[in-house]
Amino acid sequence: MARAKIALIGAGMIGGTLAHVAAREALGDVILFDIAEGTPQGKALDIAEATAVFGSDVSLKGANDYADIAGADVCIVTAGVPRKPGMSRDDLIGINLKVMKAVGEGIKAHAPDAFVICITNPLDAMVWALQKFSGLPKEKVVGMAGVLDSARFAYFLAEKTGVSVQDIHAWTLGGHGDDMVPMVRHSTIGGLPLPDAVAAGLLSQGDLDAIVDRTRKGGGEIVALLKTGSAFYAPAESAIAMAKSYLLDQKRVLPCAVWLSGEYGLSDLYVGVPALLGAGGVEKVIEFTTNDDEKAMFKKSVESVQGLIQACKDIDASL
Ligand code: TXD
Repeated sequence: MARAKIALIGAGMIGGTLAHVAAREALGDVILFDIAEGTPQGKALDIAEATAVFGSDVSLKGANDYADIAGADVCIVTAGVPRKPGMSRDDLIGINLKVMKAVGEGIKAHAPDAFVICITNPLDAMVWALQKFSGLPKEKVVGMAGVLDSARFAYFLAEKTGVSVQDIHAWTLGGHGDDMVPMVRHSTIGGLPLPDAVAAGLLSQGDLDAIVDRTRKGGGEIVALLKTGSAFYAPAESAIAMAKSYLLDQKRVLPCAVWLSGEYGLSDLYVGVPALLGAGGVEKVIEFTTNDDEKAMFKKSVESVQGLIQACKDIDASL
């Protein structure tokens, strides 16, 4: 059987890491695409040379032409520019919206059957725009943020309690912003929902509140440490988990930005909720029960996403 073809649109920090992880896991042949000439070719060659060390038969190729992504099974999009000092969020939206237009048209022309994972920020608006510009079925276009935010939440809980990350299941829903919604009642340590874990003395309420706050600001914490650029290892791993669930039909339930049509009382937008990913793409949206506090936090987060989408519509009247 032919190997899967994975197209990585954007060969920057996350794109390069995605290529490395995909090759190490022998997930498929990799095309690393970027508008910058030389970067995707250089990274692809570097990782291809590494395959002789870790022993993987996948091929890696750098590209500047969308024709090279032809027939891709999965496209993971990181193309765009990050926010620089002095730039407003609207400036970033305007630039990355144009990038999503080019990428969406490229995918539509050359890889219309792909499962598409968007990573570019502002995530919830960019995945919405990418689906519009590509015209691909909504269940085949998703955004990556929740797996990353939930991984941060789980890691902080593991670090504080000394329990293995493998026995912690943490969930964050909503948009990928500081008003994301860490789902305290639905997250568990060794099977205990977090309020029960507090009652059992695994951590204090104060520790839990601090971890929720740190999770919300997790992206900024890394940016402040790195000084140039943002997180890339954990974001790449997160997108690979999603790609794997699709390619191997694992049917994992992962928090992803997905198109909602009535679930959670919302329609016509992308926002982070638990979704079952399998060979059909998004096969099911899982609806958590929410109490009044969670509903209020979710509503606030959704309003931020709606604001970003409106900004996209204002910038590009064709949307
Ligand atoms: O959880 C999440 N969704 C995120 C999102 C977590 C971390 C970072 N997140 C966002 O991912 C971040 O704000 C950026 O918007 C993307 C990609 O982050 P990365 O760190 O990989 O950015 P780089 O290193 O700047 O890489 C972007 C590449 C760079 O090589 C550019 O030359 C290329 O994108 N680029 C393009 N490629 C193709 N086509 C076009 N038009 C284009 N424009 C720029």
